[in-house]
Amino acid sequence: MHNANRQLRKSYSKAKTRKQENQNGMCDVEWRTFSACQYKRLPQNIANNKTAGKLRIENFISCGVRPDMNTYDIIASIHTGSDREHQGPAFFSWHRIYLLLYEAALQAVFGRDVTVPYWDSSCDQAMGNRQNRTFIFSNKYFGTPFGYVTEGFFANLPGKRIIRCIGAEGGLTSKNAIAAVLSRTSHSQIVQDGQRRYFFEGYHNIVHRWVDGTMAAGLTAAFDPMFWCHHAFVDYVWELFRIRIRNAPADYPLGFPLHPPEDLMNFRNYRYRPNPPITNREGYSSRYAHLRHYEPAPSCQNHCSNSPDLYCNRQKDICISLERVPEERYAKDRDALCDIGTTLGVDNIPVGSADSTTTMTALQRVEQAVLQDFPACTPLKLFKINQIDPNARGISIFDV
Ligand SMILES: [Cu+2]
Repeated sequence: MHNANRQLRKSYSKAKTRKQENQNGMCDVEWRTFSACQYKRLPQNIANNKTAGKLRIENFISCGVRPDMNTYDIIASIHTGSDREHQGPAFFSWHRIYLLLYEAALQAVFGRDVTVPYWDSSCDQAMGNRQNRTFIFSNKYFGTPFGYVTEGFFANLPGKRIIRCIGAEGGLTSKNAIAAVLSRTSHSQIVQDGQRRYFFEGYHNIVHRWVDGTMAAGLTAAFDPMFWCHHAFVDYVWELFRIRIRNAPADYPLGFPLHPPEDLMNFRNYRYRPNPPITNREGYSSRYAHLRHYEPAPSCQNHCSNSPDLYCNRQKDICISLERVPEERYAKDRDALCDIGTTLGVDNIPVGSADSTTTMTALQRVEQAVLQDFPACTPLKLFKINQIDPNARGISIFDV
């Protein structure tokens, strides 16, 4: 813990030296390397927090957003799974801005030194056939791995119920996959569906499917708060890549009809836009990258960042997650719990590999349920300007 604190101080001072340039005060770390003091700063029930209700601003209420929707739900429902923010180069920049939007909301309520820790799933991937037992799905971190999330940090969140069913499909991100992506020299090489080995968005997709349940579909994924930890890691790895190739945003890949470089990013069915507007290509620039700072992922070289829940496997030269202790009852009963078949409080979302017609119908129902919360209306401000220091986060003021 002493070392972790020292590391934290280090990251603070690093952030401080860059503060003038970046207006930022906090470093993002792998969750398992949190110090006790960082734990206090992580708002554990963001979706439940009464203060967060302050962000459910009058604009929204006058616009017919259901009163039981809290700020978290509203932000989560922005992630529609549209192909204008997925399946192409804007995936990286759109999700970076989206992550910053969420972070801005957290910081407006909890203060500027709150940040989203990232989840490096390669530490769990390295567990091989024991991945389902990873300690990251224990009370200390993500909580319940199978069924409704009733334990852990995000237990029993109000509103849309979240569900998981880890390990049946998809896969976690291996160190080799990350190394393969980072071995490329241009963004165009890591955004091609056809080049599986280097297709970073694809590696990201299968993590969503590995968690399953709420996380499995774009429409619902962001309702599970672990979404942000997964995407913070995507953002971290992308940043390693972006820095390495040096010539972003000029390197923004062309030839994706739905992801033209000069298109303005849109949020929530294209009604909300950051103000000032950001193009897909501009999202690749350092201006936005500098709004987040990452501590290096745990490695044997940094003693797994002194995490008590990781150990270094010297043979493989990789940090590996410990297993959940046997007493944690949700480690068992997988089959019973995974057969619930509902998620989000909306009827009958099949979990796992239901046939695709059923899945589509169910997803359309979710879409309808989400959309009815957002009737067409006059332009909105997503946040009150004076609730967020405009200098702290460049994109924290969302506007149409
Ligand atoms: Cu994702």
